[in-house]
Amino acid sequence: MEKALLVHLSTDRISKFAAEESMQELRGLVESAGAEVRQEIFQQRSKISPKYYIGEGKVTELKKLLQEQQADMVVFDHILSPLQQRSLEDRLRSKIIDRTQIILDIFAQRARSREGKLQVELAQLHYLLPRLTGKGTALSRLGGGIGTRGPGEKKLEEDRRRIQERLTHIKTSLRRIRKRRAQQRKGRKSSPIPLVSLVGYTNAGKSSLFNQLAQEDMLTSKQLFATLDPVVRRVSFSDGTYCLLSDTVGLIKKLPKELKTAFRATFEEAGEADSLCHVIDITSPHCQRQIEAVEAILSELDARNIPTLRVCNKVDLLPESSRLLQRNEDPDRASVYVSARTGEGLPDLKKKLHHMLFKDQRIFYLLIPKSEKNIIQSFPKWSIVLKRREHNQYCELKVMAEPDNMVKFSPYVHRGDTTW
Ligand SMILES: Nc1nc2c(ncn2[C@@H]2O[C@H](COP(=O)(O)OP(=O)(O)OP(=O)(O)O)[C@@H](O)[C@H]2O)c(=O)[nH]1
Ligand SMILES: [Mg+2]
Repeated sequence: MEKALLVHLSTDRISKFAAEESMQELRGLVESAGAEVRQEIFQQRSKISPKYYIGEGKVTELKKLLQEQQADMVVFDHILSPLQQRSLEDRLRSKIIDRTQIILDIFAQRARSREGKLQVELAQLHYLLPRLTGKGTALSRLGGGIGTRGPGEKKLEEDRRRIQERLTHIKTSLRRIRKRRAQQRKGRKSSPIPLVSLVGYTNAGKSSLFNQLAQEDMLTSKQLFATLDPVVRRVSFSDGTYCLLSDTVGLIKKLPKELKTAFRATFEEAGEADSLCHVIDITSPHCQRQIEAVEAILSELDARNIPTLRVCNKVDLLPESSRLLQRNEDPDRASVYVSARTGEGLPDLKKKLHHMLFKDQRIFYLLIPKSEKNIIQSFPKWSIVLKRREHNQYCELKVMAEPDNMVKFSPYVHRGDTTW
């Protein structure tokens, strides 16, 4: 396992808490990427150094620490410029990684679908391109410098051209995939089955909740970004209605710009959803800021107007007294408190979700002559058919639909056998 030192630089004095919070998240990211964290190094400095990001003295200290801790790399909790990265590599003779690279790395490990993989590769190439400059031996990070020009520069040109070609190719493929997906989505949109997306900060428990609700075995783990590609399953309610539920990638603050498009793509489902469940880890000390971060990203994705239910998860970890408090303090009732682990609160969650999805819909009973085949067949397109019963001359349907949609079928509506 690779061993890493982590570095965070704060440029203002008040943000000690923020620095620690950010470092804690970086540790999670580094561990998720599969490395072991040996030491965390903080520095307070009024300005970022254009050459090393951190101060010269700290660089010397790092050099010693790398040896002492037998670490293989230094991970910066920031975005390094290509120059800073190169100078640090030259001085420390070690692998230097920044926050963007770590996240890209995790994404590369997790992406499953073709689209996901292409998106990540696209982001990686965009990240790599400016960092090739002047590297001489191009793709190899260490080395380069004086004496490697000439053929090296030529190689660099070739590499750059290859990358550009690859970028063009990926963009074309992605356009094709997206077009197909847009069509699928259009098909789903014209369907009466509502789509609900689970969104939230990474590690909030979305996949665990998804498993509980959809009775599916999915990857849940302590690792961050365990879910990258959206997955959709059906969730049934006790009255026979159902919805589609999608699990999405976890969000994170300070998202690298290279990854914004990748996120947007995996998140598109959420933007198209009829409702969202914003899953929150209420046991996290940074809960409030995570909520804000998610809401900020949702508005960036134009998803703020979608009806959203706040799902406060992991209540099993709270002491009983504070649980009661949480509930009483919440008058707007747009929140539910649940535990994906114990199942506590899930019936309440389903009840609220059902209300949100179907509050404008009613149940109708219809008797349609069997000769009206077209009408019978058209029902699933705009209503959820809960039950269907065949009689000699008639077909009897029990459907959930918006009253407006039923007007044209009023001749077939009957009071119905409510025990059915
Ligand atoms: N105690 C407790 N732990 C939970 C609960 N729900 C999830 N967890 C744990 O929290 C961690 C993250 O859960 P996931 O379901 O993978 O979280 P996620 O939101 O899908 O994370 P990403 O896919 O990375 O965005 C796992 O270790 C879960 O076992 C809960 O209700 N109670
Ligand atoms: Mg997940």
